[in-house]
Amino acid sequence: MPQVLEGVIGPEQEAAALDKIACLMALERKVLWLSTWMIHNANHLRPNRDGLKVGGHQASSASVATLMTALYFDVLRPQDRVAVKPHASPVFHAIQHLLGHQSREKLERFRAFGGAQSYPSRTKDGETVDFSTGSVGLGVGITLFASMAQDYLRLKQLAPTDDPPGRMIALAGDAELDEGNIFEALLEGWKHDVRNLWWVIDYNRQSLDAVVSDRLFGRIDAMFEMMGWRVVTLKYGRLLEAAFARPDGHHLREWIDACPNSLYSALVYKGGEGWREHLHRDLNRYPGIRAILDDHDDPALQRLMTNLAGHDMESVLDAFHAVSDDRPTCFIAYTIKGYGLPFAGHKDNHAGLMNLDQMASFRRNMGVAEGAEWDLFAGLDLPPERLSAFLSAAPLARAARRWHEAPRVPVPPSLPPPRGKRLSTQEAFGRVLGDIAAGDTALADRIVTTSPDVTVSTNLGPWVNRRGIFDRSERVDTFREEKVVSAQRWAMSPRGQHIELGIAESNLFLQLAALGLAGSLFGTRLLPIGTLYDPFIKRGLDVLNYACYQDSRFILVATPSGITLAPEGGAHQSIGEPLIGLAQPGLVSFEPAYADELAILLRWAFEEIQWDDGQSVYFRLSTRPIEQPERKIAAELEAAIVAGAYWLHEPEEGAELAIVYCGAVAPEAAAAHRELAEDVPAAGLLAITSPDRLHRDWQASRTEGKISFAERLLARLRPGAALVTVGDFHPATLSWLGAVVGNRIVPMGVDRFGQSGDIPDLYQAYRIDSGAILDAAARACLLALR
Ligand SMILES: Cc1ncc(C[n+]2csc(CCOP(=O)(O)OP(=O)(O)O)c2C)c(N)n1
Ligand SMILES: [Mg+2]
Repeated sequence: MPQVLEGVIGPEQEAAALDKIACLMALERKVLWLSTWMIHNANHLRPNRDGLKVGGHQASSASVATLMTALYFDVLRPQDRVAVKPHASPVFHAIQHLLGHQSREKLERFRAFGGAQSYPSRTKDGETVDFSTGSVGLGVGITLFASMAQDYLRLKQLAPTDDPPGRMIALAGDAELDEGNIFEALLEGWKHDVRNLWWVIDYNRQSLDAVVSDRLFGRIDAMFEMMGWRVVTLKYGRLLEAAFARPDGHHLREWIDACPNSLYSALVYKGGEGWREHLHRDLNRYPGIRAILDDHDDPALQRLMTNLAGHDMESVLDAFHAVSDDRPTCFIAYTIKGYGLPFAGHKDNHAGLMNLDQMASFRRNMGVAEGAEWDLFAGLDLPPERLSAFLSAAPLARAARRWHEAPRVPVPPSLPPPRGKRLSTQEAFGRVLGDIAAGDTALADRIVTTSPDVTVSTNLGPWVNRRGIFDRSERVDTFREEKVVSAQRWAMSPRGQHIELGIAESNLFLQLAALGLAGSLFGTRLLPIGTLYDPFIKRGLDVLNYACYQDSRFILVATPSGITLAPEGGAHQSIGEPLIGLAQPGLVSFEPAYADELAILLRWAFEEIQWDDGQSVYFRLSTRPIEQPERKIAAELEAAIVAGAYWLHEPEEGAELAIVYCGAVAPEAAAAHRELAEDVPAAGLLAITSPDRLHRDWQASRTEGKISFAERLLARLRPGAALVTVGDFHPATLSWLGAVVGNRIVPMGVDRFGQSGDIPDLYQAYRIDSGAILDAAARACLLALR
């Protein structure tokens, strides 16, 4: 019976508690069986057409079978949200199958196209998955930021507060703690006084390659405690604890405590005989130890010595149920990688798969008859009706839906473009957002901004000044209180709508990922906007990819960008990011040149991130003020700006040349186009607002048999006409345009960086100034004539 209940419950409740444990232990066996069988089936029994290994992680799955059984069938409440370590996916699928949320067919197709996914995936496995995982460390990290998102909504009464808050839970592999993003997240979480967070560490002391270093648990302990977490260590199970309580038993405890991880793992693999040999050699002088050895045959000794708390259902339940407050808690659960399988403890077991003979004998041990491998309750020593009743009573089985449907936030039909003769897109962004902040609209209330210490320098200031900084508690702006003059008003409160992060781009993307899932996770949509410097997208790139992979929705504003950043720092100039924008699934990118374009696109983005089949949106902006066109934008032009391009100067029908530009180089392109007018009066000037949208449309048109937008635009030119493309980015961003209808192309752009200087010097040095564009145009015309 769980320790917490001893002495406080009556005989009936005691019987119920014992029944629960019996059911959970039976189901734990089934979870282990189904997860290993699913992998075996995929690798050995399904036809293999390409000779590739299918894989799956039997050892990593076995390691968490007890922990996950306890959580999913007993501990979790519907509002809790879980990130499962990626390679425990088979355990996760087995559990969902037992809960009736995952079909047998999907399990049979584990790792096949359309089957249960290798790593739990929100977009492919669907509603059972709270957070996708795969890139180790990120699933752990997102739970922390999801907890902040939950607080953000609850403290503003944007989400119902009748139920207690959900616990954001990560089931982490111990080697995941080597990932830097974990440490970055921990520190940020401490700053924000994060709550309702559980990280359950599957401390099997093995990674992919090796056995992890000894005494690591001490470091883990200290690290979490330093960040204000409670640390609960689940080390030894009931059998071992009982042995320790016998005469001389403390010597056994000391022996195991001192046993190096690698020796312990090796002995787990060797089994009873190995333990006996070592214990005999080291502890034979103690009569109590001799008695323990005599009382256990080899299988019993193996059972005893591997009885770690992470595999002991009662210990696990005790630990989970003992936590009733909202303090973040780290459970260090000692486990054995491959527990219960023939390669338990072997250092090479990460990708290990049982062979046919091993599986046959494992099946027999599990009491599963041949042909009954998929049966839910085969081989268990409790009646199926009892187990089935137990499962249907689990809180997660009863919960209707796991994902919420959150209503869309209305977006006004237009956002007024900021006025001004000369503006940069970054300034325009700050002003559009500042105007939204000043209004009393649903849109304004649901926008949440966040930035890794570049709030001011990315022009979020006007927004923050009006909408305040989010904090769990009220904090005054000391500079303001002390009447020190500053343009920034930084009062913090639960009402604030900006989450200020330390300089860690990984945290920015995890925070955006979590905020962008708020609708589904907590029932209320947020419209997150994150800002950072464009080159530092690469610092968090895998995390951005992670956010997009699980279809989280947010707006990313990257500014400044390119060499146009000029004197402010060669080291911060970005080149390849538009190619990321082009290639990243789930993210559509724009690089407008003018403020009116930005206002249109930002409005479109607020809609786009809310459509079921929408995407996140990335804006690459600039600090370069440029002269603004005086124009009224009609609906057709607006649609073209959103679609990615429009003729700023329409070419004459059949023209032989066009200059194609994108972003901050607009003045150079226009100047070159003006000068060209004498020699090639028919030439056009094509403004690109999104290489990405154009490219996708072109790709899609080929499969859908339509004429692409790019092709329609270029159709005004004579066949084979020349294009000079130019942008403050890698020339490959636009060079594909030459393939749309077969234009001759001279792609201009930047493929090196790192010089400080002013724009005239840098544009000349990197050859994106108007002189270089004219040279290219001349070359292009020659090419086209050939
Ligand atoms: C970012 C990233 N790097 C590398 C990998 C490959 N990989 C998958 S599992 C793993 C080791 C995991 O060890 P641990 O977290 O201790 O889990 P265990 O298998 O022991 O349960 C590695 C390196 C990955 N999935 N993600
Ligand atoms: Mg491990």
